[in-house]
Amino acid sequence: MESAASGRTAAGLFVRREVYSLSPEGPEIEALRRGVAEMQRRSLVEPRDPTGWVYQASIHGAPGSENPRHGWNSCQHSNFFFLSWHRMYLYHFERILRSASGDPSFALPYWNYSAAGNSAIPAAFRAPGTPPNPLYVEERGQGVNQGFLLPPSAVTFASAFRLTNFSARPGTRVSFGGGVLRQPGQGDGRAGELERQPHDVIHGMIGGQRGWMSYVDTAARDPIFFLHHANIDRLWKRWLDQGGGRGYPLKDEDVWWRSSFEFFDENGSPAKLTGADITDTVLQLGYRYDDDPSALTASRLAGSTSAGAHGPELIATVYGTSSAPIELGATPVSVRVEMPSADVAELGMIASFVESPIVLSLEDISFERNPGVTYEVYLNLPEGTPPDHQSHYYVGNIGFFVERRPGHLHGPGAVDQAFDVTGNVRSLAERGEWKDAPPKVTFIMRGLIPPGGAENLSGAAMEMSLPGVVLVTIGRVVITTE
Ligand SMILES: [Cu+2]
Repeated sequence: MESAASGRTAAGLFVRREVYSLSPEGPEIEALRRGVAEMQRRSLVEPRDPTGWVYQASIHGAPGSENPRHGWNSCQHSNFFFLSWHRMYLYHFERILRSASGDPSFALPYWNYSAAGNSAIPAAFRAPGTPPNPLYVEERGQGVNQGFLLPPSAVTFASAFRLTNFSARPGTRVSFGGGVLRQPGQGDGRAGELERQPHDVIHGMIGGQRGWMSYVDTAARDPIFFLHHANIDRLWKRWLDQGGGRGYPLKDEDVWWRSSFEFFDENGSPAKLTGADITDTVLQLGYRYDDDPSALTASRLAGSTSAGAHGPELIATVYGTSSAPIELGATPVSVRVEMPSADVAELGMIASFVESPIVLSLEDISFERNPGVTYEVYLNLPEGTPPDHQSHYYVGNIGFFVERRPGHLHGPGAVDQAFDVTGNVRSLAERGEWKDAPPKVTFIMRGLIPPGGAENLSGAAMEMSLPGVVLVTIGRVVITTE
């Protein structure tokens, strides 16, 4: 039994609820406001207090000019610690926030932007308010605080959910959870698919070109960060529910299980967790999501989610590459991935009959500043056919969540992005749309959509997405098998 206004069950479990199911004036959002305000107050009174707002945000990332304190800049991105590190971070943040809110039953809400009607930032976060609303942040993309909608392709997680391998082994690029590392933090830029989309895409669109959410070193200063990440954490659980071999990293990926990360508890005392401490949110961390399956279903599913099966380590075979850098702006751009017709035919056969993934990679992605939009990527989209993210031509979205370092921007997830296109090639081959011409890749810009406004190619031809302006350059497009 749960009491209506409480985030805690009779069994003592904290329940993270969907923010749209909570009233903007209700007790849960009021507790959230009180907690954030109290943490912000602590930051002003004592910047060294690890339970203060800025200190906590800085554990994720801190702008380079400030003197880093203990534990700052420790977030894990573009590798297979991404999901576990952020689960640990949120767990400790939630304990601090609960204590600061004064409500012992408080649980962090999550924002499920993928559900119908949920694609604007929640109302409680939009208005500056008097007295000031602690959930409101001015530093967001243009239109975000007016309730503009995320475009439908930005909120999909289907591509991540199709994958069954948690980790990308050496020599492979595509996985749900990210590339295997020997040590935390020594990344080679292989983000997992859930990190790439929707995670990165949402960051870049909420932050826009200059807002906090677009950049690793400021993202966690925006309170919406924590509701976004609670949703990513929830999607990790929902992915496991799909069964079919989905699981945690393998036992021989021991570094994932035993690497220890340090945070702070609600008293400001250091607290450490490892991967082995956080795989069961209910038994180990004392929380669940409001859409977790019942215990019975969960135990049935657990039987089917043994560690993900991996094939032998494979070396990628390069089939083709585009010939010149590609410049992306507001207008659609198409490029051919050059390869002999025999290779095109072979890829069609591989997609239909062989179980080795076909991967489309965008390499050397660069830009002067976060473009604040997303790009949909299509394969063999016929001339004159309207781009539809639910069609078999749709590959995925490019997201932009980047680090600001003195003088330049770089990853995570922004330098190279890899998409599993096996299903696209198979569908195209079945329909006779994959013959011997070199594959064509098309990029379509999407911005935020004004409420009630028509979805158009440049939903927000806002910020500076004027015709002729180059927002992003892609070094090359490569098709490989792995
Ligand atoms: Cu994030």
